[in-house]
Amino acid sequence: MNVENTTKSMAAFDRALQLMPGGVNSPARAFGAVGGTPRFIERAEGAYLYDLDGKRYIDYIGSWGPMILGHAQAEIVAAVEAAARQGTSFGAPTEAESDLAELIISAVPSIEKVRLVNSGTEATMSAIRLARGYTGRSRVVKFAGNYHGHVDSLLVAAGSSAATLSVPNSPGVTPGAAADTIVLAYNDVAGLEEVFAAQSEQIAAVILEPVVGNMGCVVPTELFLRSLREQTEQHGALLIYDEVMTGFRVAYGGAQSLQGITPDLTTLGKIVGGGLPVGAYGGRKEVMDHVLPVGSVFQAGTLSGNPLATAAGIATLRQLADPALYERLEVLGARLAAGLSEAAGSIPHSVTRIGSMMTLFFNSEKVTDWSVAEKCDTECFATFFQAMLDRGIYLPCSQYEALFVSAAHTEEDIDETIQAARNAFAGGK
Ligand code: KE4
Repeated sequence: MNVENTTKSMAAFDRALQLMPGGVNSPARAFGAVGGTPRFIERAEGAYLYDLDGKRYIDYIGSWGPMILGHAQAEIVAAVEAAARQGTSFGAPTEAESDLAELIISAVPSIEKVRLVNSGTEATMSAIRLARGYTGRSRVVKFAGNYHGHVDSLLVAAGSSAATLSVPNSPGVTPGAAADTIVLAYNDVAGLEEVFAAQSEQIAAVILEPVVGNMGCVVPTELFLRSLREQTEQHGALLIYDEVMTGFRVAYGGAQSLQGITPDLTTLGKIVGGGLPVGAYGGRKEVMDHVLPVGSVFQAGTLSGNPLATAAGIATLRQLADPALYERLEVLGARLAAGLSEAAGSIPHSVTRIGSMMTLFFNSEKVTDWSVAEKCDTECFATFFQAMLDRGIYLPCSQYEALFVSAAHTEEDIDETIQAARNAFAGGK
């Protein structure tokens, strides 16, 4: 382990702190939960990040999900370069938008029509508005520890950086904005049934992460999923699968393809843009045709379906349409999960993994919802995070995030990571 030289990152951070709140453009990057200096990245390639001080890291953030094929992936770079030479934005329709829409629709059967936007937040915000416009109802059910972007009405008991920074109810979210949001515990079947029994006429939608990434990786029970689909179907509410993180991550068809659930609406982001800004929401034609200009539910965006972003998304999804890629991610993910758990040894911990997304929880109890997640030893996580960073391993900088393996990672990278974990836990070099 070489002594940490973060001189240039520290200088860059000092400069950034004068210019942007917390020196970052997203709080998740600020190292708020782990302390120390965020590493300023100069470049990235394959499975590796290189910081300003020339240090190489094996990357398990993957830009919080998008970089499933690794960084600076040749076909994606070439596609973006070629698109840029044709012009970067027109404010008029392009064939590339239809190409990306077709790839999404063919991958996710529950999506018959899709609208491209610029982020996961825009996707979930628009899906909620559509559900309310379609049903004529106001209430939305979400689950503690689930994060759906910084939508006012959903920033209550949010996961991800909100939970990490322990500000689940963000200042600035007005009582009016939050008044129609019902927050339940994830996997709480009884709670869900009670809410529908009492308020079914008012519930427009239920939104969830079908595999949670934002309180760390947490999986739903079969009973919970079945109840979600039955309750929403029975009472005329829409089931919204927020697959911004799981879409094209846990499977080409997303979590819904693994779970055998057909949601009414699906939100996407991250991977569908291949590292450029793309979000999307889609579902049954009959619902989607309520969106302007066919229907009257308003949603718009200057850069939606942007030529560079759609080029990156198309190049990404075309490569992901190879089942062998997900088989490889499964092998690498399983190897890493087993190795991290073995390295943790008798330290209270549990690991939850779906494919190439996983979390090492510093909590011996299996994490099934936020009430369990919040008992994790976040101090222990922070120490482990820094020890791994010192050893050239870049993990997500919060206990309440998932780590991601990419197709660019090798068995050697995984084994180096496991050895670093052994040394970190042992306090060795
Ligand atoms: P964006 O607006 O950040 O593109 O997407 C919001 C979003 C929506 N739904 C889910 C399930 C998500 O995970 C996200 C964003 N995820 C976080 C990380 N867990 C993004 C990282 C960040 O905020 O910087």
